[in-house]
Amino acid sequence: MIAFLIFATVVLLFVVLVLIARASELTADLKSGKVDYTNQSKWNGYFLLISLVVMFVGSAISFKVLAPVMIPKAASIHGVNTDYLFNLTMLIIGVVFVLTQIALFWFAYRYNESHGHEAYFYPHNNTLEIIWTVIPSVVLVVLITMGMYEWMRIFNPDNRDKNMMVVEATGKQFNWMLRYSGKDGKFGERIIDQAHVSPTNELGINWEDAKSHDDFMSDKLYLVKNKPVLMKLGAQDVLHSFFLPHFRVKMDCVPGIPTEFYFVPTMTTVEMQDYLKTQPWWQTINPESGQPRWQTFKYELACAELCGKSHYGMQRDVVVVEQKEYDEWLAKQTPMYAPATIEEPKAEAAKGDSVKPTAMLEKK
Ligand SMILES: [Cu+2]
Repeated sequence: MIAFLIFATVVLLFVVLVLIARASELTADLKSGKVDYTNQSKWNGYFLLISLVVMFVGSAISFKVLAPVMIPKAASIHGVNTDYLFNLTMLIIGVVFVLTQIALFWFAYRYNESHGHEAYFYPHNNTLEIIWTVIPSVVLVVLITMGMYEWMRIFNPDNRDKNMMVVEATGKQFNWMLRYSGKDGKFGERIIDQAHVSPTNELGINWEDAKSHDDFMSDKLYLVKNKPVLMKLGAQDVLHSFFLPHFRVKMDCVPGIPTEFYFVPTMTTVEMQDYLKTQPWWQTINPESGQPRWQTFKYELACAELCGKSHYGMQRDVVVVEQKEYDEWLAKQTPMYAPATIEEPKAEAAKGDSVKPTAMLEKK
C-alpha cells in the first residue's frame, strides 16, 4: 500500500510539473499573440455534442435497465397520490432539463469560435427575464401547493378513521420494537426512567398499569388490508427513520419526541405477489433462493436514517393480510406481561432479544 502511495505521489508530481511547463508555454504564446483557438474551439464543440448524445443515450439505457427493478406500485391510498405527484414533478423538470441541455450543448457546438465572426453582445432583455422567471415560479407554486395539500391530507388528524388500529414502533440500535395494544386496544403506560427501563423492559412499560397486561410484541409488522393504521413512532437512542417503501411511508423517529404516520394499506402481501407475477423482472429467478423473485417478495420495514454500524440490519418483515387471517394471528400472540407464578415468586430476567415476548414482572 505504501509503495503504491509513493508511486502515485511520484506520478502526480510528474503530471504537475508537465502541466506547469505547458502553462508557461501557453502564457508565452499568449503574450506573443500567435495563439489560434479556432481549432480547439471546433473540437470542443464536437466533444460537447458527443457528450450530449452519450448523456441522453446513457440515461435512456440506464432507465430501461433499472426501471423494472425499481420499487413496485404503491400499496397504500396516499402512496398512489404521492407517486402521482412525484411522477408529475419528474415529467415537468424532465422536459425542461432535456430542452435546456440540448440548447446548452448545441449552442456550444454551433457558435464556436471562428475567424471573421464576432460574438453578438446581448446583455439584457426584459421580456425574456420576465418569461423565464414567471413561468417557473407559477409551475413551482402549483407543484408546491399540490404537495402541501397532499401533505395536509395525510397528516390532518380529522381525516383519520375512528376504527383505525394503532401500532407502536420504537427504533433502537439496531432493531425495531413493535408493540401491539392487545385485546383492550389500549397501550400500557411507559415511564422512561431508570426504575422502569431495564434490559428486560426496554420500553419502560409500567406493569402496574392494567392496560399493559395484554400488550404484546411482534417480530413482524402485521397489518390488515384496507384497515387504517396509525404508527406511533419513537426512538430509544439515536435518530432512526421508519421506512415502509412499498407504502410510501417514511417518518423520523426521534428520541424524546413522539412522531406518527397514518396510512391505509390496500394490497395484501399475496395480492402484491400476484401483481408482481405479471412483471417481467419479478419472473426472473432469484439466485439466492432459486425461486422466481415474486414468490419470495415481502413488504419491508427498514431504517432510513444512517444510525450506526449495523444500520443496514434494521429490517423487519411487513405482512399485510385480510381481517380474518389477522384475527387468527392475533389470537396466537402472547402478552409480554406474565404475572409471577406461585411456584416462582421472582420472575427470571429474560435475556436476549427484547422483541420476543418475555415473561417479566419484578413486583408481587
Ligand atoms: Cu436506525
